[in-house]
Amino acid sequence: MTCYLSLGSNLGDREKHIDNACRMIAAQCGSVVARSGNHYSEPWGYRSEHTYLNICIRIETTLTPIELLDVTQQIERELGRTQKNVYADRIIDIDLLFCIAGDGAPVTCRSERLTLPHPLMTQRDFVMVPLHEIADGQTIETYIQNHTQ
Ligand code: PH2
Ligand code: MG
Ligand code: MG
Repeated sequence: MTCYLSLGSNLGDREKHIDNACRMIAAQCGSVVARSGNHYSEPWGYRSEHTYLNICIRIETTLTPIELLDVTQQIERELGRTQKNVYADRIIDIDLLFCIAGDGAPVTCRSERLTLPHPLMTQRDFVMVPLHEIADGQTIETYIQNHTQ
């Protein structure tokens, strides 16, 4: 399965946190086959003086989406994240954006813990700008039109 992830950090050594997260994802989830450049932006949706660093990555994994969520949440905790599920400053945030099975079929998920594709991704420049660096527009558009409500 191919999966696109968004990573963000706005506390401490942001570049180091993002690099560590990428290394841990490569070790525990599968291969990181593409990584966008670094993008810096103001916090979206809440007020803070701490600017974000965001990137997107594309991985190849044999994990299921829920297994991927479990492992990435564990990585967030190992990197020192304490806060959950509210807009607040954080050392690291790893979000699953959308996934494509080996045969090219989109993978959707509608559970309490995980919605794929990510329902807010298209509203967020800090996701879409780095995403466009690592996914061709056709892949994103086709996927989003068919699967985002
Ligand atoms: N993440 C949020 C809320 N706001 N703003 C930016 N610029 N980057 C983020 O990663 C971000 C945000 C919640 O996950
Ligand atoms: Mg997030
Ligand atoms: Mg998150």
